[in-house]
Amino acid sequence: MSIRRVTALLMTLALAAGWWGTSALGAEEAQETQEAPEAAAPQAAPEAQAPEVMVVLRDFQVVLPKGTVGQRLVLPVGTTVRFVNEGPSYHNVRQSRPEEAYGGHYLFQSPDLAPGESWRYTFDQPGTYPILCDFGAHYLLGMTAEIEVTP
Ligand SMILES: [Cu+2]
Repeated sequence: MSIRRVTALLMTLALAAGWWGTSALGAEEAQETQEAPEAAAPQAAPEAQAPEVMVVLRDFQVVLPKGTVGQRLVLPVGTTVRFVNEGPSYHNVRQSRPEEAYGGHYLFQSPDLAPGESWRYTFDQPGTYPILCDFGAHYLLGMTAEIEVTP
């Protein structure tokens, strides 16, 4: 290998190293500028959101918020309900009547929720929504409720 070729090779390597150095630095800077708005967004979001009501799933009942009469929760349209599994076993939320559980008509169904997990649904249409937990047929043990959404 001639000296010229070695010099050319070294220059190429130096240029490549320089390019890598700059691009790595550039990537770090880009990450920093991206992180700032992302970190700020979740703090601002909850204030702008529609009202949220928490409904607890516990073995083996649907626990509605304090002040609710019977198993019937009345909410204004647009309310988001956060269903939280606070029991030690799996539960889910299926919008159907007990006689239509497993295969009948339903508007929504949550995934099966492990202990501690939660799932949200926004009621954007007025109406009467019977709900139940069909995981292990828990509705037969009383895991049912009715959500009335007013205009
Ligand atoms: Cu259940």
